[in-house]
Amino acid sequence: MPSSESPRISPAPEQGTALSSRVGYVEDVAPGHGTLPPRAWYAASDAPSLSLNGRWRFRLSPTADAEDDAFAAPGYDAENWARVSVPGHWVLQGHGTPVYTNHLYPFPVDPPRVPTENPTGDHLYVFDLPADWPDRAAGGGTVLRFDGVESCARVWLNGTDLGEFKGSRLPHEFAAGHLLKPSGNVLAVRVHQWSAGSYLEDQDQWWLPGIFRDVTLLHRPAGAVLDFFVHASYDHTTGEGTLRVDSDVDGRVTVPGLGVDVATGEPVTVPVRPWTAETPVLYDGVLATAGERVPLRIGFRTVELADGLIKVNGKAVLFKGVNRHEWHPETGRALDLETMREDVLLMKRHNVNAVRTSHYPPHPAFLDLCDEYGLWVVDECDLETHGFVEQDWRDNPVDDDRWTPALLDRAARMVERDKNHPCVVVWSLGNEAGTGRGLTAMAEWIRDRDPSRLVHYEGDIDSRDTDMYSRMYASHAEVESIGRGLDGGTRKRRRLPFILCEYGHAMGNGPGGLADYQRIFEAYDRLQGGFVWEWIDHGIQDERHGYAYGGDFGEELHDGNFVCDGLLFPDRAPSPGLVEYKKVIEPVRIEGSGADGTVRITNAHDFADLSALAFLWSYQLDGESVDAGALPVPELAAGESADVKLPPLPAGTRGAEGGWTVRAVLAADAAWAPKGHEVAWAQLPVTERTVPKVSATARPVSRDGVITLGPGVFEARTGTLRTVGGVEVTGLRLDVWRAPTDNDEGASWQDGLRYGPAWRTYGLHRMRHRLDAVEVGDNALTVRTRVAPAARETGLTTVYHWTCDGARLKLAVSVVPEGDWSVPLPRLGVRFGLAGSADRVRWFGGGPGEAYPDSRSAAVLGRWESTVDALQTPYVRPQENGARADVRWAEIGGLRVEGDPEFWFTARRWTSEHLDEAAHRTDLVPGHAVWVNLDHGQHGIGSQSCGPGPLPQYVLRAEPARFSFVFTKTS
Ligand code: IPT
Repeated sequence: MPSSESPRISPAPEQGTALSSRVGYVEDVAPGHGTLPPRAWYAASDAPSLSLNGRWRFRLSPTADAEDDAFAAPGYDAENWARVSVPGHWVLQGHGTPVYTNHLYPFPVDPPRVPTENPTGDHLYVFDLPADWPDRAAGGGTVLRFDGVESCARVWLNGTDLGEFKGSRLPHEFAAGHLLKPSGNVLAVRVHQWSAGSYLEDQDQWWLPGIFRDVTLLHRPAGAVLDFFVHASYDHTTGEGTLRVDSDVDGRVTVPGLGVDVATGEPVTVPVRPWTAETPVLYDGVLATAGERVPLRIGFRTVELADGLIKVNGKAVLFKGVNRHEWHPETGRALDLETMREDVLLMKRHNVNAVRTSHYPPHPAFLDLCDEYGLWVVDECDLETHGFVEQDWRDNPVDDDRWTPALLDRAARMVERDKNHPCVVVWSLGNEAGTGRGLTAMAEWIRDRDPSRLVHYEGDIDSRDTDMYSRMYASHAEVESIGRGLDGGTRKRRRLPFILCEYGHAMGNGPGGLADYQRIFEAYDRLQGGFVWEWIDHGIQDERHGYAYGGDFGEELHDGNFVCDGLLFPDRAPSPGLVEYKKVIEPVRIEGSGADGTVRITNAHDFADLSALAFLWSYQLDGESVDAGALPVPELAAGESADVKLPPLPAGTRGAEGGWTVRAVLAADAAWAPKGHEVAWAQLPVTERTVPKVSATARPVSRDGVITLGPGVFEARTGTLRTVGGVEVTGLRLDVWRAPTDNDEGASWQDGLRYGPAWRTYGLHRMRHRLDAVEVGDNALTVRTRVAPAARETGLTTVYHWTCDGARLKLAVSVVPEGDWSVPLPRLGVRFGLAGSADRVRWFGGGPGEAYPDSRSAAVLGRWESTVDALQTPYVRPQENGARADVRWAEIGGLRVEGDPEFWFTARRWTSEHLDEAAHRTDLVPGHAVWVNLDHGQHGIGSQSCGPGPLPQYVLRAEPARFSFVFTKTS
């Protein structure tokens, strides 16, 4: 244990592998040698500590045994070595390159063997102890802690071999005190990119070797705290909490706010305010032993499986979660505290209440933040063996007893490190590791050590070892049938609650269908919510590409931009998917018809009342607020509803489109957002829009090769529009193509129709326009065409019917599909080009951000303004984006367009074809025109890049359609 001075260094095992015994540990299935037993992690105590983060000397070798260990000896001259930052990954600091694969092992599968080509980074750091570092004579010892090293490290201090370890995202400690001197200490760490441990770390992410979390020296005074376990439960029937701190070293526990002062191991029951993710009440306390005072932040809460539900403090919870990988576009999985805080604040501000730490325990400071700000955490172990699926899971380490010690070591390192966090409510055994005895052993060990939390593992389809039925990417229909209890399954599973540990694949544009899932979650008690895949795009900042993804570093095997599937862009700017999710999971429901003068407010929190929120109303006429005020709403308890009277309708509302907007905002500054931050909102229409009417009074006049109709000038031969009121318009015609989204493209393993590939097979990206007739009538110009791809009989008979009342030019488009259309259309509308100087855009419709048929919950009806550039959503791999929904009218480049019915508006400085060709943001180069799409229909987005496609109601079927636009020149 840390206070002991005897290092327990076992010799490296002789495995009979081909590697020299000097580095035989690399291919040893054992978790390591020489490390101390795992224990609780805490950031600070009154015992001195020394961060060893900084600039370290670094040497990269091509194989594990290319160099001997002479570098570890004091006096070794490393002056000509490079330097790297620790924490950090050497491949992100100019030494070698990152590799991205989803589930394929980037080396031959022959466990536990790894390739001879095994990049190995020797790290050296020379440090002095601070002058006030306690003298050895004072007793106690010192521990050297590594919080994360990928994937295998051997450690020497002042020339003495301390041992070696695997388990990349887990802490490892060594006793070091007996080796330290006041100055000139030499810490040498040899890190191998590949090891037996790599077989257990096949998560869908970049392979990034290095010492990527903190390295710390911790003084352990005589009588210091060793390991301790804070048990803080809450009895919702009495309102009392029971605290018991078990400690390996006896001491006292004080909690001044509760008047608690008890011996370790002794329970005490007092009235408390419970901890929940919505009300994260923490009591500051201290654990004091003879040699150390450790600050405690205690949250009282009880997690249980009761009545077939996951309950906290007696109430079922609904997870509105995200899967979070650790990511920073420059430093990879080496995150600083501010980045972690930014993640937590962004989650809280977007109504997210839960995090699954996919697929490994995060930096421990992240859990401190989850305790403090309030997030439910599913803490997942650093375990995935997904690549074995390629061989029908043969030789899967989790079903091979030789690996069980390594699995148990990982389970223990996670549980012991994180057990004192109230935010952790569920332990997850890992991800995508198939099934096997090793997983059962982990579950049994965890239950025995910590019966106060629940156990999760998605791969356990019968829920033999787990407390919940968990799935990923199940369709809406299947989730609904599980909600109804119609899913069958084992007797045990039928009685368990259900969560979707992954759903809503946020790759590129999307996900679609979140609102539809949420409605289902809320309809059935058994469904306790889910975790969207995933929090952030793992794009790597890159001069060539903006953000790089798989394949950009010449990887032999890679999975492209499947690594960019987050609700945040790599720079943490929220994507429209996150804005949509925020709306879908808002904790207050605001409903009503608007017309009857009342609004129904429902508190959809699981615990909190509405006292933190203020409600505001406003009334809009044609998208502009004409009146606003505060709306008194009772402080409803969780789950309660009230009908609240709206003020009388503002006067003078006739003729205009009118409606209420009701918003719930923070009434005062919260820890995670300022006063006024919007939490929930709804719009309740009152009076309908009057659609534009244009009487066909003007006559088309054909002269000198042009046809003039009011402000419109057309080419006589083709009927093509050239100008409106002098504003040049190019190439106006029917348009059905969109640059397929990642969700349109779909994943290769999907058995359903994959739209992107099907659209290309149909030739929808190369439609030809045949001119059949230009008819100049008394009061209309009619242009008849057939739009169809080569090699197919399918086509769209398209008629453009132009009329005018002298000032306003109306285009009515009718489309009739011909032939066998078994694929839907990507979009249906017209497109045209405007001069490149077109920049400002104003519109009345949905905004401010993009929306698509199944991702439109967050679109607010109003008047919006933007530049063309700001309309673009910068997906890391360019694809269809930027449509604004329900647009009544839009103004751009001197033109005003009104729609009947409302339309989808898109404007960009490149065509859809260019967008489709681009592989990275930097491939998008503005052309000479601004291309505008006015769409009558858009196909849904869905989640098919990993899950189900759009629901049937969002599929844009090729059907007869009519829609119209009125063009005028703006003054
Ligand atoms: C699922 C994985 O659990 C996750 O890590 C990630 O790869 C995700 O898919 C896709 O981005 S596994 C999938 C085969 C359902």
